[in-house]
Amino acid sequence: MGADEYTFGELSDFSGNGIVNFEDYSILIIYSDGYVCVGPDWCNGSDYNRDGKVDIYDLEKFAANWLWQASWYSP
Ligand SMILES: [Ca+2]
Repeated sequence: MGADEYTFGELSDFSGNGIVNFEDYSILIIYSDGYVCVGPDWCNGSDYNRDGKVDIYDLEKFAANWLWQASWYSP
């Protein structure tokens, strides 16, 4: 696992609860519905490639981090 993957894992935890799950997915879906993303927030980070919209390319990065857990996370 490279440093980039670690970073994406942490960035994919939009809700900040320590795990990448449906809670974060629901946030990404809200922004994918025609939302215009601008910096520095970039739609709560769900616009990974910062092209101003949340689409399939951002979903691909999100999916790669599905169920990522922070070191401090406990179910
Ligand atoms: Ca994007």
